[in-house]
Amino acid sequence: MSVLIKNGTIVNADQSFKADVLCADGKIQEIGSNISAPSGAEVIDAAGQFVMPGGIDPHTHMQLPFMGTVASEDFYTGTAAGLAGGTTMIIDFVIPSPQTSILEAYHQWREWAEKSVADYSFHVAITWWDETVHADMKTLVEKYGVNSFKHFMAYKGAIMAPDEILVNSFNRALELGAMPTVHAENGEMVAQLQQKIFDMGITGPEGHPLSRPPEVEAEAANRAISIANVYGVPLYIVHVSTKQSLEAITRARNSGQKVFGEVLAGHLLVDESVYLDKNFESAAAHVMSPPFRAKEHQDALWKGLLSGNLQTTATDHCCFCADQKAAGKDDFRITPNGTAGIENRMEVLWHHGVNTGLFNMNEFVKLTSTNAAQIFNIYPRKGSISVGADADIVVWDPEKTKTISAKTHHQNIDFNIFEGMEVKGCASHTISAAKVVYANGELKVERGAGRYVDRPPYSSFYQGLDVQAEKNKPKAVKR
Ligand code: URQ
Ligand code: ZN
Ligand code: ZN
Repeated sequence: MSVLIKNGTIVNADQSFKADVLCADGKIQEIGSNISAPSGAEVIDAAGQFVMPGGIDPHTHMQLPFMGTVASEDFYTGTAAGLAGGTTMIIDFVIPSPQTSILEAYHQWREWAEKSVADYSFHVAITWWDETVHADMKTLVEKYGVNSFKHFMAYKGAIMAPDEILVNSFNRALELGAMPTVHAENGEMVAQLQQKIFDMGITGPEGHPLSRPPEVEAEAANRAISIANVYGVPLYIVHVSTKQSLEAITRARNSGQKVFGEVLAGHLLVDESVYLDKNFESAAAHVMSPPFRAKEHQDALWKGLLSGNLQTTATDHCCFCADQKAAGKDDFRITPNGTAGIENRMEVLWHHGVNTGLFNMNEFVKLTSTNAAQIFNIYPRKGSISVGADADIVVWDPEKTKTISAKTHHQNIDFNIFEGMEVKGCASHTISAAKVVYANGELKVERGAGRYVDRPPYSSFYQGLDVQAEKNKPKAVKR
């Protein structure tokens, strides 16, 4: 079975050009003019539309067990919702409980993800440390295609990684050619601020952002950047939400340090006023960490994307329905943290980024697909429309309009942080592994069709970093 996309304009990160695309056997087989359709081929007329690499969402949490419950979106419904919005691959997170085998956790998440309908990979969180973790990280890199390790600097008493773990794990990542990533919030400050605010009698969702002011993120971002700098390790900071963290990343990058930043579609477009909503369900639905911020931070984050100091966009898709969020009715500290976004990331970025002229289509492709593929070492298999690449493609109709709503989205959650937002420019067709899986509003997915994507270690990426690490080594003091 093959798919022929005719009369479209191909948009890659580096260039745009008119050409047909022939897909078969999971791959892009041919790119050229007037390609004739093989017998039985499914033909898509993409006249007036853009043929782009399928989106990569490098930050999701499908069916995550967290804060006493389990995220309502699983790998089947979540990857399907992604396809409906043009996202053809996710990088999710294995999050082992402390003192449990990180290898066993990896295999558990692999089992959960088998029902995916689109391709997936995993960052593995390092939530504790001993020699077995040190050894298992090597197994994960060399045997299971993991090239990134996550560190939650928040969530004290649960999965928080204190400095000792950061230093040990960052160094191990460097040895293995893997990328350390961080959730940058100072967990100790959060814990004490939560207690203080709760004791003041502020128990509703409005207490959540008060316990996580921008400085709590900025301190952790600066600390992670400094640790990475001393050891000459690259660093990827997830869900950068404040101008202060962006400034820290910009300083580091200007000094030649390899630091990458990710921004969530939600943090670009939703502000902290949501927590003042008198309707508990609405305010609680927005409880996620880091919290949505004041508009000045949003402006800075958009500029971060434009300046190239933030490289990827994601969603942190971690769904909890109203009945789950209700756990925090009288105590914001126990409201399950997380919001959705996988279905809307690309359309809200197109509408507010490309339609406004902030960035062009090629930059849109970089920010929604190619940069993530390059940073996590799966380019050009992913993130490009090129012969031999995986045939993960979104056909984008710039004239198609929609009003985003929980009433019509495919996400398995009863709330949408972009509720009522009107966008122009959406996916008309999504192709995954050379099969049409979404066409004009209809999902045509196959449970389990998604594949696990191995991500090789950064041998090339690390060239030169060992020199940097050598340079950074403490110098013997000349007597
Ligand atoms: O912190 C994360 O990234 C996970 C636990 C999802 N929840 C959230 O509030 N961001
Ligand atoms: Zn996080
Ligand atoms: Zn997350």
